Amino acid sequence: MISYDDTIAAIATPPGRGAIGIVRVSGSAALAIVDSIFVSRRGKSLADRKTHTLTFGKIKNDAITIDEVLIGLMLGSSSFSGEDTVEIYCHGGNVILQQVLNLIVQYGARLAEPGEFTRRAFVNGKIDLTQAEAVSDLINAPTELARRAAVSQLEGKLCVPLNEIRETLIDILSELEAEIDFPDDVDDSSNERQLLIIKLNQISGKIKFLLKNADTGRILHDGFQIAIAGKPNAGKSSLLNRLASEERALVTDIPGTTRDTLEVDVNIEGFPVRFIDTAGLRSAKGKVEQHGIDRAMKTIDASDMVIWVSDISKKPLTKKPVLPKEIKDKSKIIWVWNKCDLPCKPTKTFIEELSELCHSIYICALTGDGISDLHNLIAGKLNKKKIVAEDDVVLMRTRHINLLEKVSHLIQDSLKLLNSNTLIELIVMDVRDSLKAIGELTGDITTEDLLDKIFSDFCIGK
Ligand SMILES: Nc1nc2c(ncn2[C@@H]2O[C@H](COP(=O)(O)OP(=O)(O)OP(=O)(O)O)[C@@H](O)[C@H]2O)c(=O)[nH]1
Ligand SMILES: [Mg+2]
Repeated sequence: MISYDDTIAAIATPPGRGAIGIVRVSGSAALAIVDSIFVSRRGKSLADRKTHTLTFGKIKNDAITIDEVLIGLMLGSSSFSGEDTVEIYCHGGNVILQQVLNLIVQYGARLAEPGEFTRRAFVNGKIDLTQAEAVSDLINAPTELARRAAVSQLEGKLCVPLNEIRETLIDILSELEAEIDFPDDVDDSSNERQLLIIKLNQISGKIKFLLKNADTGRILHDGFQIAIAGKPNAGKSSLLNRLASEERALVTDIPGTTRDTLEVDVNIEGFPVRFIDTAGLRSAKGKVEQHGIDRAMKTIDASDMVIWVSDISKKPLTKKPVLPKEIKDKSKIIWVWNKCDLPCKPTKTFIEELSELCHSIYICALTGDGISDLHNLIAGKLNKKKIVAEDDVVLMRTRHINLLEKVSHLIQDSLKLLNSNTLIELIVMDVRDSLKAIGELTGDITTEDLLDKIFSDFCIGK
């Protein structure tokens, strides 16, 4: 089990060369440890310096100078982690940073686990669990929209309404328990119940508001996946290269060129979109191709949308348009007719009938014609999910969404029970379970296992 009493240390900047590299130390011995290896220019000890100051000097291993550095002090509860924190701003070289870190460990600190500084901020009550998770989401934000959502969660846009919900639930619980313990003291029970219904409806409204943008949040956090699929030689890889604006995939006139899946991440109107090129679908001509086709099928199933590419210069296989059987969820299809520079083989009626079945777009991957139409169609679909107001709450993590949906169901259940005049004890159980779920969300009720799971996704030094 992780100990919160040790002093921890880590390199907080990414590996590689840079102007500055930072070693971070946090815990009760942080000041003393760094003081043992630091000589300030004016010869003053760090213990004599005030919090939130910078001190210039050298990190020394006995008589040997390791680097010239600046030391940042953030002491006591005013630091990010809520305990004495010392940051050493070194020159940004791996050897320097590793030497400084080794010295600090030699003098009594231990290496920090991923996210341990933030975990301490949570344990020391500086932030709640949703804010701790927002720190990681902010660092990992793939687009501006995702950054905005994470920063507003860090500022408390989620924990404030959650605390309001918790307070109302506690209120409701104490009233219900009073009714059980002292039934004779309740003057007008129908009036009491009316008040409870109003309070439960208020909570329900708040949860609805919080969950309103959950679809958008999931995409901002997990990304939106679009498979590019179709028959061999239709131009799937050429389209991927156009969307990526670089030659990522191999393109040849040999059917069956692409075997493995190939991913490209693109920012579309603030949404992180992942396009995946796949092997052309046909009866495989060998083991390797078959593996590729299996992967393509799995990718189609797992994707949020599928771009089905067809060669417009080829005669359609069927008289009437039929949506591809390879795509189970037909609502995911965007049909892209490629090679529009060549003569068009499908009849006008065929194309018209097809456009009634799904979205159809006409492109020429060779010249780039029509690519902007495809881009706009995808952007339009994503924009429907866009956050309405800039300061709206956007739940991004499945953990948050699932727990809030659970509370929402419990509240609906309580309302039904109240309206049907059931035993108060049953309603009390629902309200207690709701409180527990809210506690799990904010981290008031948690386990070391859950914390291990959440913080293991963080970077070291954060
Ligand atoms: N005339 C014309 N040729 C195209 C166009 N797009 C792609 N091609 C050509 O079609 C051939 C196949 O293109 P690819 O992008 O490799 O097709 P694919 O669907 O990825 O094929 P597989 O990987 O074999 O399934 C290549 O010779 C491309 O140059 C287009 O818009 N017009
Ligand atoms: Mg290909």
